[in-house]
Amino acid sequence: MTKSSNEKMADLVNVKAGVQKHQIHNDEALFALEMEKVFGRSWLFLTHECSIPNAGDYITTRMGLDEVIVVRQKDQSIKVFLNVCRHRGVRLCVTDAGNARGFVCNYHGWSYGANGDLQGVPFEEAVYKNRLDKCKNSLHEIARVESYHGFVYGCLDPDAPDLKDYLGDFAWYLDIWMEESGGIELIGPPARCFIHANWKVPSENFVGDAYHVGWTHTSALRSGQSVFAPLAGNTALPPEGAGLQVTSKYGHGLGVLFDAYAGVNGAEMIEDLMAWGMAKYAKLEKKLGEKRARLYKSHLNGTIFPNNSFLTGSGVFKVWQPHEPTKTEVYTWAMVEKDMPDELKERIAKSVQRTFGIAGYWESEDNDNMESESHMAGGTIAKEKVLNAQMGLGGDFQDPDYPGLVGESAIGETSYRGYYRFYRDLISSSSWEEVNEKSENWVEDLIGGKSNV
Ligand code: UNU
Ligand code: FES
Ligand code: FE
Repeated sequence: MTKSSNEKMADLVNVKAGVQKHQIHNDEALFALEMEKVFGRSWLFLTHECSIPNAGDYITTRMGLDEVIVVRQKDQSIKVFLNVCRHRGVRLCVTDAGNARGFVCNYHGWSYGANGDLQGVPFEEAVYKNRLDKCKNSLHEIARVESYHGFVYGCLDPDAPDLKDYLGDFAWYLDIWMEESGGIELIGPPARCFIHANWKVPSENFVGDAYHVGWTHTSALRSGQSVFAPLAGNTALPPEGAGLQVTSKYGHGLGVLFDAYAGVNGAEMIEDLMAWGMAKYAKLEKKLGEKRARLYKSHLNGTIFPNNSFLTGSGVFKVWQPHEPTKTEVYTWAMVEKDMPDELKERIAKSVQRTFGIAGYWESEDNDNMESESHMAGGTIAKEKVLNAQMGLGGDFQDPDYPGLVGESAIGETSYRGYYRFYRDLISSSSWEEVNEKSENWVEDLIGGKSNV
């Protein structure tokens, strides 16, 4: 990539002004570049350890446009392979999940062990005359695999920072629900469906859009009677101190709605969930203090850059898998706390599908907007215009009690700006080294904003 084209990429996002070119949500060339520079370099969610507990357990998933097999090994480590046969390139494993000693290709019958070694080649001696070097035809292994409190991520770039460093300041917030809660399980397999939207549109919504909740979700709020019900129809603003926004160096961000542990769950869930959450909170308060423990009993909406979103309390865990500029495959898991009784876990799993599953009454209200915004970005005139993420611009600050950069209200666009600031550095750089140079002054970049630039 030449310098001038890197600069052109950087122009898609104006950090000082808090705007992005609408084109970013519907553009073939940019999408191709993202697959290389965003999905080729970031840590991508693969699976949870609890989905593949035993040797030979596997799942198949995607890393950008590449399909991979994630397999538990005999020594309990996890390996990730391209799901592509080394002979003529057919998809090797055609099932979503299972347990196997190995994988046999559908085309000519080459077979591989769970460790990726090419083991069997039909009529090997007769047809290859012992000239096939099987050692050179193992499955292609993905460079990096790491687990964070049981959540397994992979990265295609050998030069990327370690997962812990990639999460950076954001890990402090993840630790509360992923670790201090006693641990999380995901209930799989994930529900899957396609939406006609760009992968960044739901990612940015979850990273920090509390603004749309009272308006877009009026119907869900009125019918579901969740703890958010008073927001319905934008008749009430969350009061001062009701929430917080956070962004971080590598684009991860979240929004907090304090003390709203039961989240989007309907009225039938609230009493039991709140009782559960408050009992655990009492213990965590002793251990962590009020300020930190409070985040456990609060509702967090967030995105781990680039495409892995969550709603704690609501129990929603998502991956937005890119296929085409305006075609995204949505994976939805229910997440539950490990020590919850089975009966409560089952009720949460069903509630997650009712609210944010394929036909969930929250999810489908969002999808109209996601698809519309992505579609409009294809307009010849419209794509040259900019999207506005200026809410709270100039008011972001560092807080001794909260890592990262903070926006001090429930509703704002602090984490949109942080997400696209890092996105800009990724798509306009030729290596992680260059990304890190550009991102070094990320706080100054973000707090120096003015909406009249
Ligand atoms: O971003 C969201 N989807 C969300 C945020 C949902 C509920 C509350 C806050
Ligand atoms: Fe937000 Fe129109 S009011 S997209
Ligand atoms: Fe929504």
